[in-house]
Amino acid sequence: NYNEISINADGQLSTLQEVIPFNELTLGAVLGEGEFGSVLRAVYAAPDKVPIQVAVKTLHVQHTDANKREFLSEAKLMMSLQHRCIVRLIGVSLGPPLAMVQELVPLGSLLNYLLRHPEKASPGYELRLWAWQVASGMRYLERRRFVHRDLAARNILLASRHQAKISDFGLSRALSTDSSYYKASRGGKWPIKWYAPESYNYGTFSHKSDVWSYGVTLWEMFSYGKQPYGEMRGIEAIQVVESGQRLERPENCPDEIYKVMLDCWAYSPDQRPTFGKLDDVFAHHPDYVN
Ligand code: ACK
Repeated sequence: NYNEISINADGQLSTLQEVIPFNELTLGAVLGEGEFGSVLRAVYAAPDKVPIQVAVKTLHVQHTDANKREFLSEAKLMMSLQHRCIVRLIGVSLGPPLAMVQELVPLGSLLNYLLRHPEKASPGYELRLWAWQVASGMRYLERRRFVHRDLAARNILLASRHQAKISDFGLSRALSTDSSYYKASRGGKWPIKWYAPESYNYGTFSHKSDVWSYGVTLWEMFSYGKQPYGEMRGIEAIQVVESGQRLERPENCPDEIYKVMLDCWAYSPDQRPTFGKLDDVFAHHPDYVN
């Protein structure tokens, strides 16, 4: 529940219902490096409960107050989300180090999986299934009025070959009830190649700018982990998009899927499909065979 964890003005947690004592975690191997610290595999053994495998996302011991606020706001937002296509936050450990305890998503990021095991991801089955699951998780976020702002193959995790989950809510924002977009006040580190024109031009983010990023994510999937716009810098990619060009159809990508990508990359946000529509498009694809 969204109210079970909240943050004071000074960045402290004010209710502690979802706090996990650090000594109930047995840390294991490092899974990778996140933006603010390491991600480790761990076992969480709560009293009188069956121990479970988790991923512990830590905040560097040397962090700024701003880092800590962002970290806690990501945790707070994730705590309110419950969907099979979204990585579940189990709780927060106050440490030190401050850590998010998440469900373990064993196969890691979709991007790494596609690069390492392309043969295990058939376009007719896995890629469409993952595309559908991501659309369905995003539809849930759209309903809840959350804008993700960092949808990309690196931020989709695979629980199995049959289950993709959206993660990394570090840039996500709740839309206020009277607005259909979020206006970012500062640039920070932005994944420009995934961003819609209104985002890189005016700093506005909406469900429709997430749809643009979804199109780029689809492109990464059907390209088996290629870099969008290759070695181009962000500014060069912007010029490509502004001139009316779009990422090319990946080799062997079915025309109807490329058509979905192009729809997501309509210059005007209103012309792009909603996640509700995208979810239906992939759900109604009967040919889950290859
Ligand atoms: O591709 P990966 O193994 O998947 O490398 C990155 C790394 O941590 C830094 O983000 C992995 N990771 C992040 N969250 C989780 C999680 N909940 N379960 C498993 N691996 C995770 C990610």
